[in-house]
Amino acid sequence: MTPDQYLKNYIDGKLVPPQSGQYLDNVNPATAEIYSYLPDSEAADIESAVVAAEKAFPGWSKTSLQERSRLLSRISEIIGQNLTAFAEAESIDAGKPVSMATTIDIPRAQENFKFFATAILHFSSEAHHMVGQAINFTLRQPIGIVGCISPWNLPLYLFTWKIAPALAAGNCVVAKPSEVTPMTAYMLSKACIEAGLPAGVLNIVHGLGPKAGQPIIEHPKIKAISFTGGTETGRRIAAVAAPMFKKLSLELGGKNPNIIFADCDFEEMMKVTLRSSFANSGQICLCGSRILVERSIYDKFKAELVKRTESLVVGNPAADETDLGALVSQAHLEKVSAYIRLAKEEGGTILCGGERVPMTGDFKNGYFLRPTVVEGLSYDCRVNQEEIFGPVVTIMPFDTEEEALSYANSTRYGLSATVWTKDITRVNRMSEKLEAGVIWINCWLLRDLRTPFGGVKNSGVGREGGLEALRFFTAPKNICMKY
Ligand code: TXE
Repeated sequence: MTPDQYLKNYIDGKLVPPQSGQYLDNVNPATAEIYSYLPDSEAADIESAVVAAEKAFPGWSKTSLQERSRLLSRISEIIGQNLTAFAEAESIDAGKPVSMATTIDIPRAQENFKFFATAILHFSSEAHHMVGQAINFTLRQPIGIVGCISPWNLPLYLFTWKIAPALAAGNCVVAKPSEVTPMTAYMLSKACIEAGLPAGVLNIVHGLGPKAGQPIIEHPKIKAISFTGGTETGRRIAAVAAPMFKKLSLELGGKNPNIIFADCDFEEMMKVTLRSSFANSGQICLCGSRILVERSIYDKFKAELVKRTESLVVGNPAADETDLGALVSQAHLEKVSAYIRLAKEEGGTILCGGERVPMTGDFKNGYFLRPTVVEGLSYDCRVNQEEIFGPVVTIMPFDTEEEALSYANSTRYGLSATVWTKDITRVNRMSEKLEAGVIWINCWLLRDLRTPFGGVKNSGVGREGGLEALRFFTAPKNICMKY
């Protein structure tokens, strides 16, 4: 399962070059050097993928659940057997620590296939009896050809989170990974070939959003779109797909509050808050980037957060001791750095971080940024309202539960929220009133794959996870039989 220098599309069961013969540079963010090339695909490549998917659909949709389950399990096994190769490739492509890719990204990609390989065996439909008159039963049929588009922050993890349920439910898939991190999706193509997945069932096309992603959205034969990425991209996708009456699942940005009450388990909260602030350099849509702290423990919290943040090791993604690797791209480094400048303009104080890390040798041009803590900003300034998606958190004191809630709910986003408290009645009050699709109490990123996942407000529409995903990727058909 080796990474290659020239990546290929996976269409109709084969690895093929882009029809135009054009390639894009793939940069290693830790060294800022081009290390491989990915297909610069366009509408013609998407068309070939759709033709292949259309040809494969009659067979795949009628394949027994047991056989679909066996094939998905086999893909999961192959990912597991190649864990190290996948993890190293993910680290080079995304700049993230190998330790993170080895313990989180790749095991989760493996788990996604395993989970939906078994979930489909337990997915059932309802019957509704009209006493003395009729019986209704509901078929849950695959939709047909579906499009899956994923981002760069958790490349294989999020790509497979969409593909696995789509395939399990009997659909054929045209998928596009992010052009910023294409390598593990390419390696997944090889895993699918090794597993014996029938040709055309899954097609992976590489390339830019507007050039290779947009034709997926626009294609009349692609009936559903599952997308994770930026809110503005989601808006553009909805504008095209909604008038075509496509089914849409959009997982978009977040600006999540981490609300800390004085009665919490301080040590546990500190340990987890460090992770929820800076895991994957803050490039996770679930990171808690706005930290709201009850005033009585604010000074103690601030001192402790700054001390622990300064002790984080930023550097070589391959080294065991590294906590934060490089940001994913130069463009993203510039975006995050611009928000740090804005924080100062808006009256904030940088308590630690705020600059690039001076590196030497191979890494001297890499996109390394020190984890940054900012205080003194108002809850409604741009830095506290817009998604930064980097290793930057703001801290703010609050006096009452109502005040914390109003700050927490003040953004246009509503993905997740974390609350730290031992007071169970407060937990219930807060959980009911927080405007978010995912709430963590005294924990963060603790995920059961059966639970619904997604946001409210501008964080998206639809839910992924467990049966929600299988429902999204199937169309219910009610059959009413009179006695
Ligand atoms: O994402 P894009 P970008 C946020 C984060 C980040 C910002 C922009 O704040 O700074 O979004 O990141 C494909 N039709 N998140 O620009 O563009 C694209 O090729 C079809 C949050 O990198 O949304 C890629 O495969 N597809 C986030 C995918 O969409 C299109 C994760 C995501 O890219 C397309 C990433 C089009 N017109 C960024 N344009 C999260 N919620 O986890 C782009 N794409």
